[in-house]
Amino acid sequence: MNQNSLIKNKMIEIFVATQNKHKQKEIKDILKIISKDIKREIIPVFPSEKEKVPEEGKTYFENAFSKAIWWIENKKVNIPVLSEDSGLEIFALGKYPGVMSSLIPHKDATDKDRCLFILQKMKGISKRDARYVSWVVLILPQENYWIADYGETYGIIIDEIRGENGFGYDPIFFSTELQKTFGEANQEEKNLVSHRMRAISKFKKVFEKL
Ligand code: ITT
Repeated sequence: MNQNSLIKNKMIEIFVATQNKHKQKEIKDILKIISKDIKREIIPVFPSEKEKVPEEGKTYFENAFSKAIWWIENKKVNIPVLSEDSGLEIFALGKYPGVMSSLIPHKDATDKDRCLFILQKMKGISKRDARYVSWVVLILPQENYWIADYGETYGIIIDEIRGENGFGYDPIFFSTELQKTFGEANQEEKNLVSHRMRAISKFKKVFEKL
């Protein structure tokens, strides 16, 4: 085995700074797909305990950045840290709920409560276009380096809850590309077109060089 193949086979551990179990599962699957593409195994490490990480930014980027930095500063994480902040944007509602997506109608609401709340808000509105946006930040603490990028995916808000897969607003988000709701799509289908997959994929070249 020559030097190059040794480097190619090296595993990379990445700390994934999300405490949302659904996002963890999606990101794990996405990193598996990217690992295959770049022929290196990316191993996600998730937070082992629930922590109160402040999320007070006005933008997805600010939130993603502050979530990543929090683990480096407070928990001394010393491997690459990947964090993500995302949201649903409904154009007829002025891109609401956007960065507030995990807080409406209040922070302890269930996913179902949030979907019903949006359906109620959308009653009588015929223009129902929406998109999901994901901003991802990767910080390399040892190199004093960071990079950020985003992904998006478009759809419409239907007028009922449809499907039991996914999380959050997935059962009311009808994907234009999949022609079904993310709640009806399986994980593999959602990953083909998701905002999260699109954002994280933009780091392929950086992952390759880690
Ligand atoms: P972390 O901060 O720990 O990562 P979180 O759930 O609080 O977890 P966000 O602050 O990024 O994450 O909130 C994003 C919210 O937007 C999420 O809780 C959902 O309500 C919604 N959302 C984002 N991406 C989604 C997706 O792929 N499917 C369904 N809902 C999504």
